[in-house]
Amino acid sequence: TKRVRGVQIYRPFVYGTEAIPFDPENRPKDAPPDHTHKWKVFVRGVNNEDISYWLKKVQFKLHDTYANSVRMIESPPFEVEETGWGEFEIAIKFYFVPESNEKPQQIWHGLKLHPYHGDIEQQKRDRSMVSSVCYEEVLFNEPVEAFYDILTGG
Ligand code: SLL
Repeated sequence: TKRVRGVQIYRPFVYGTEAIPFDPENRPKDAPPDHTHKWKVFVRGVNNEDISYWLKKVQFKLHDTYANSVRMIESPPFEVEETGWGEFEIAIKFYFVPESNEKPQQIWHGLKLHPYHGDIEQQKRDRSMVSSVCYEEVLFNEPVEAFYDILTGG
């Protein structure tokens, strides 16, 4: 577990949510009657690049109104699809590959169901997708040698 001194390695990723209102003529049969939207929260590589060489698994902590609100996703695609009626903050916890010796890191992201601009009624009629997506980089400061080799393809 020797660390490579003086080295910082960044790895980019993309995370966020996408939501779309139900088609009133064709609601998902399993959705509770108060639900209005289908949504997804995800973590992925830029341009869908494979990030599983450094990211082992991802835990998504949903609002407590959800059954089994803690969802652990053990392999790509790192995403959870759900239905619901309300917006809330999702805790997204990154677990790195065991060789990394890195502690998990958590970020937060707000699930967006409604557009920032424009007419919500119009959006319901159009059933347009609302997405809230961010770019971020994880910093590995002085990675252990085994992880350094994985990160740099050595
Ligand atoms: C709000 N603070 O009041 C937020 C909470 C909770 C969203 C939103 C469905 C959960 C279920 C759901 O959409 N919860 O399956 O019952 O707006």
